[in-house]
Amino acid sequence: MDKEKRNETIAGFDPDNSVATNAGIFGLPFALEESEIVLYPVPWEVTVSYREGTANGPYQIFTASPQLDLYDHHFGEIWKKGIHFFTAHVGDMAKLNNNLRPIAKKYIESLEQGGGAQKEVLSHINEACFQLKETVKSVCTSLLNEGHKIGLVGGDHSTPLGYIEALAERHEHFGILQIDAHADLRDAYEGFVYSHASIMHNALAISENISLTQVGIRDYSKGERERMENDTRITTFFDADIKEAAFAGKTWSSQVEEIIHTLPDKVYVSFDADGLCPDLCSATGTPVPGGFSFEQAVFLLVKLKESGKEIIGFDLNETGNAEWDGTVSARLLYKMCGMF
Ligand SMILES: [Mn+2]
Repeated sequence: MDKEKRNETIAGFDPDNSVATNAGIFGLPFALEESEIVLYPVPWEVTVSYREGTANGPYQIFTASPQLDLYDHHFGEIWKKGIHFFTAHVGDMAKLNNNLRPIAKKYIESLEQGGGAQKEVLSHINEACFQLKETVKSVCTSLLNEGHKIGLVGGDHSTPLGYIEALAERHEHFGILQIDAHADLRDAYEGFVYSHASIMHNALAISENISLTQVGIRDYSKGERERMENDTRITTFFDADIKEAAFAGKTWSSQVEEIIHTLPDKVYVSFDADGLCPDLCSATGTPVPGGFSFEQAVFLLVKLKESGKEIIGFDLNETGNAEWDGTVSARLLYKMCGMF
């Protein structure tokens, strides 16, 4: 990384003044090689089950991002780390997504109408999703090798798997903090091995040394519930339990302490926008009533940072294709950059 060049860029940039026309994310002028933090968009939603649009999440976030004030209430001058939106592969991924999505959609519709699984279509989609995972893994591996820290920006929740694999090659033990309405513990969904609904099942399969702390979960299957109860690597803080404890007088602060206590020294944060209450993510793929206020979620992230645990990476996924969803996620994303 070119720190000297970054310092020059910082010296020539006024964070309180208007944005240059060719500016990057958050209106920042940093090139890849100057940036400690790389935000890596993966516009992918081939196997989504309910509503489309999250492939445009990165676009909505990027478009909304310059309206932020760069001085952060909790983390100060985050921007000085250098933040770059890395779009080198975005065109190819978006193209492949747009080609495959109608095929997957037709397949899902035929399943829903009681048709049998068309094995050829299914294996074609699974192969493409595998290839996407491999691309994400190799891109993330090179970025990590160059000394960058990565925030992956989905796309649906399947997108970070290759990134988590790349991290698992560098860190023997780590915990995933998953903020999400859904458990995402299915062993394939609708036949799709790399479904958004299987991301945590797939992440835990990478290594026995990865643990999972789930927060805000409020929509899950019987099989997922059994997995949560039987797998000692998983700790789940259900949305209903969190809220009921709060109604009975337990503070969010003490609950956050318990959540952080379940995490090992190294933490990866996987933030599904639908973990927030739906008025903050109404265009997301699978919205569910309940969830966190923005301040509750930020409080958790800030306390995690203050705990001294090492944040090894993060993703923010399932942002819907709408201006407001982009605005909320852009602010969350900047805050998450502050965790590094
Ligand atoms: Mn999810």
